[in-house]
Amino acid sequence: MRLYYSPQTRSGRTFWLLEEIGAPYDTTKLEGDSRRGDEHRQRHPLGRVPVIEEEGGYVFESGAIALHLADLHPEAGLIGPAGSHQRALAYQWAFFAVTELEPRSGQIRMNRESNPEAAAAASEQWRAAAQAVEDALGDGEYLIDGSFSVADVILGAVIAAGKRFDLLEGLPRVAAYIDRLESRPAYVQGMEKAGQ
Ligand SMILES: N[C@@H](CCC(=O)N[C@@H](CS)C(=O)NCC(=O)O)C(=O)O
Repeated sequence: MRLYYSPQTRSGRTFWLLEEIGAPYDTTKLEGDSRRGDEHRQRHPLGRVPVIEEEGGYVFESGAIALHLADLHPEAGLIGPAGSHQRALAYQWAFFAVTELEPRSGQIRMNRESNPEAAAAASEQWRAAAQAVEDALGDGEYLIDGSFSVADVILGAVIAAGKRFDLLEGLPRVAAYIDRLESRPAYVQGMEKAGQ
């Protein structure tokens, strides 16, 4: 298993998960224009990171990579069996993270200087989605049955933007959830290895 990554990118979430799993992996750091070269475009058609390389070939999209890594390491106990309700919830929160939360964060980042109204509208939408997470957490520590899972890596990495953008007022469970995730040793180690 090899991870192609660049510092300060979504690669951090893949490092985090790999550290949670604890199996060995190799890395290749891509800096500057090397992502846009022909060599990397064979790994990812748009020249993005993260990408993993395994025996069968390359896989891109950080959410897909995370679900696949959880499948490859059932001993880590990060995903329910195929067809189980726990697995359906992992898919649910993974897609929720990348469709309901992450695009809003991108809009906030893009517009907050140049178009405050658009940023405010995106912030409202982000907070409505985060409220769903607040409600789902209830008194539990993690999203699915209160136990740490791959869904927490995917959604946790995305919802943490709420802290940077100061959107967590009135969302105490989400705020505590982000702190809980960010104090996990694998998170700390993963981010260090990712260079972020
Ligand atoms: N949806 C993709 C997004 C990947 C992505 O946009 N990666 C950025 C870094 S966070 C990238 O490689 N950008 C380089 C570029 O566009 O040149 C995922 O989650 O993996």
